[in-house]
Amino acid sequence: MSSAPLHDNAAHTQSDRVDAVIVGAGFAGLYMLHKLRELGFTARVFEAGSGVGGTWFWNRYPGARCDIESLEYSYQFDAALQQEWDWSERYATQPELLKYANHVADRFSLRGDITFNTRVTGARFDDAAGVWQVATASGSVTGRFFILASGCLSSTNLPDFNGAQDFTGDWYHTGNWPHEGVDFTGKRVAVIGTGSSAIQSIPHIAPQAAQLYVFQRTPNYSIPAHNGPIPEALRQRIKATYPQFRAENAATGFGSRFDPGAAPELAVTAEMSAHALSEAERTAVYEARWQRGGLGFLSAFADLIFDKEANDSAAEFIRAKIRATVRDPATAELLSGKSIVGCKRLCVDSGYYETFNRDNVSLVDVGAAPVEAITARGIRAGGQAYEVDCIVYATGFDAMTGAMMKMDIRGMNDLKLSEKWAEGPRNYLGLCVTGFPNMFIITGPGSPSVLSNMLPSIEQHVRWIGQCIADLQARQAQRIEATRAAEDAWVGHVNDVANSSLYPGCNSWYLGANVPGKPRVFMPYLGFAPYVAKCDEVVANGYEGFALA
Ligand code: NA7
Repeated sequence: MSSAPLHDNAAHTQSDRVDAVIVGAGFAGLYMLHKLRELGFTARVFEAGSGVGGTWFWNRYPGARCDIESLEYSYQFDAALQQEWDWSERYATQPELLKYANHVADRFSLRGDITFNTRVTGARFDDAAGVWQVATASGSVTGRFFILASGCLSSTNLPDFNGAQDFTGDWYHTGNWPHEGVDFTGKRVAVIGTGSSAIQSIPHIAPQAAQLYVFQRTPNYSIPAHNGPIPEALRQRIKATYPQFRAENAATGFGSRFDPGAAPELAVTAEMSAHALSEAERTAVYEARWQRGGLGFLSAFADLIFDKEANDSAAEFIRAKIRATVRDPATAELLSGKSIVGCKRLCVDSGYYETFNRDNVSLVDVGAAPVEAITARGIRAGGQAYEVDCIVYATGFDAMTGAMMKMDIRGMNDLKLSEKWAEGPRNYLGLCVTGFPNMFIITGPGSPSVLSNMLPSIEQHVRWIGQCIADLQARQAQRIEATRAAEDAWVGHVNDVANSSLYPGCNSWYLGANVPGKPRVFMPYLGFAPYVAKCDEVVANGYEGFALA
């Protein structure tokens, strides 16, 4: 690339003055660093962990794996990387994903510009100098651009249970799991939560534990993964057609078809309303999707996430599966719930419901009677004491905004991001915040992010930000800032799209409803393909909705 760095210190990777400061060395931060270097800019990444990988660095609980298929959950920016990397299973395990992140860091020699074990504590925009002063525990760095690649699910949510500090046993959070692993052999274990992390880990913890109590506040729907090795023929077919495969995925609402190996017949109903078929025909479609497994279940019909009656038919199908799997009718009933399928993030499991047929596993309903207290020896709920040796908090994350709100980020006129977002996140395209010039968010609230395959969403944002910074340089512009009118219009649009769906109809982390006191605002943008088109249109129209100076 021909563009010269904004500062004359391109090769000085340890400099305290760079073109861009990036927070986080997960998949977003790694590619952002690579992209900026490719464009000729200098950058420094700060990473709180001791290694790369972000989510896949921290979430090391037993059974942790991606629930988007490996062939889709991978970078596409480099053709050789796509060809040389082989995923072993349909759904990659956390260790394999971490290996991939490390491979990418090595392959593109990224580590030299990453400072590990260093948390960014705050960042302040210096209006006079037009730069960001970024503070870390070990000093500060100046960058013209400040890029948040701090992750959507990186700030753990540890509920403030009465007496938690009195517990004398061991406790863990799934999102911050000990690197050396945990041996539950012969232990009495409590798992609090029944989201994806619990649903993945419970089948692994149960066979080790002497006794496992699962504390469920709200049931979650889960579809079997039917995981296994990737058939060689499928691997070869996708490798031979990667550009077309990626383009077809990008044209969908979630940036993913969720099932690269599915028979073409399954795609037919995806364009159809669930009401177009008789009950028997509909059930046959759900059965075929269930047998394929995975998140593609929700793509069975076009209206499942928009039409309550259509959704009810899918919910009833899953409930029937739970009743057929779980022998104790009361437990099956408790696991089934009444909620909208997909409203809370749909889960993908390997043997979750079956685990409740084990004699050493009990489901405790803390929806009806919440956890009263953690005691020295266990958990008290519904007037009953459960004595345990270990507690696993599978209680999720302060999603999408948590990591950013923890930093003291201040824009123009010392405006704090935490104050600006006190009533919920506001930004333009999920990328830029009015009052915070030259600051970009990768997969921020207001963008498809968690309602899409994260990898293509990350790459689309990185490409957009890279091009924007290069365009600014070409135009000799010093700063870019979203206008208030564009921000207001975008926030309204994100809400309108969300309200046209069933997503706002439950207490999900998409809404911030899992964290006490967090404003209830639907955060992700629904619709990957239209979103990408909008971002491209903004650029084509000369950065419409932005003020360039
Ligand atoms: P989730 O999906 O947010 O699940 C957290 C679970 O913890 C969920 O069942 C919560 O119940 C439960 N929870 C949270 N606070 C409490 C309290 N105070 N009492 C009882 N139960 C509680 O997080 P995960 O880590 O499983 O998954 C996050 C995402 O990672 C997932 O969606 C995938 O995208 C990958 P609730 O439903 O709020 O009633």
